Amino acid sequence: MLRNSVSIAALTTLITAAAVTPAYADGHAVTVELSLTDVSGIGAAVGTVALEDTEYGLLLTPDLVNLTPGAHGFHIHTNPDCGPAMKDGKIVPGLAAGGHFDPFNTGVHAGPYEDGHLGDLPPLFVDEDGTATLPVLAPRVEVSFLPGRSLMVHMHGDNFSDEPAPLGGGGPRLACGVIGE
Ligand SMILES: [Cu+2]
Repeated sequence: MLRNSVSIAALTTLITAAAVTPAYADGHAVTVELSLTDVSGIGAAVGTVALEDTEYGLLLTPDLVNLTPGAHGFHIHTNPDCGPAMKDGKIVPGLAAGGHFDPFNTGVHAGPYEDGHLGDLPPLFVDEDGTATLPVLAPRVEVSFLPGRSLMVHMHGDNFSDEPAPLGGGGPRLACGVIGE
């Protein structure tokens, strides 16, 4: 009887510890500071997005202001640079960040739940007052993949397809932040 009681107590302790610290998530977290993109460099600061590993994937928790209301394409881009770059003779805000993070060279924009770009995230939702606080989850991504990349918010939404518009139809780059260690 005594032996059974001790075993149950030990088991309870083990289960509790496992629930608090999943073995497959290292608990790593980083905070990214975002700014509006600008033709002349980096624009005004608009807040932060916290990235953390959870047992369900990467949780991205925004605390952003001064954005346009509605759904916005939200992606990890390849380069740690949110500045402008030249394309077809024009200066394009945020273009220095390069394309969507695609370490397996799929060349396909398929959203967060298919095997396309690893950097495809669920859209960011901005409230009527221009703030974004609703977290999103990217199940294929973990924090350790991300230092040296950038986090991008596009002007328009994202249909997780290259049709009818490429890269989900997000269009121009609205806000961006470089992901540090
Ligand atoms: Cu993008």
